Amino acid sequence: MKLIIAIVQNQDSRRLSDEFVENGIRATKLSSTGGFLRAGNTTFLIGVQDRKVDSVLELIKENCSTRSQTMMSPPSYDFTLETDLTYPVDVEVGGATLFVLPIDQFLQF
Ligand code: 2BA
Repeated sequence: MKLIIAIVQNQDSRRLSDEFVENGIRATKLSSTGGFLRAGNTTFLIGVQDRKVDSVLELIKENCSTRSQTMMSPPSYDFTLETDLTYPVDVEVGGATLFVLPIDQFLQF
């Protein structure tokens, strides 16, 4: 058995949960925050049999899009510069960031 940890954009999370339910894949959805953008994203914990890992990864790939997000650059603290204004920077986010971990034991009481 494997644990898939999938970090996806909030915009994709509803559709992905629906796909998991339709395909009989059990998952837990957590609200999370990206360390860089400090914006909300969604983390799924998905416990699956080894033989199903590839199909789950494919489902995630099909339902998560790469998007460009604009963030403000940090202000410059170089006082020799004329300006300390921030400026918008485009950052490409996602589709999905995935970790696949081996599971020692899966128990439900
Ligand atoms: P964030 O940390 O908010 O990062 C959002 C996007 O900003 C990243 O997209 C990447 O394009 C960019 N980025 C992140 N750190 C950067 C840095 N130090 N310098 C320049 N650009 C940077 P993704 O790579 O698609 O990541 C999307 C989200 O997935 C991340 O949100 C974070 O929540 C998670 N993530 C990505 N890599 C991870 C890792 N190695 N471990 C844990 N979580 C990760």
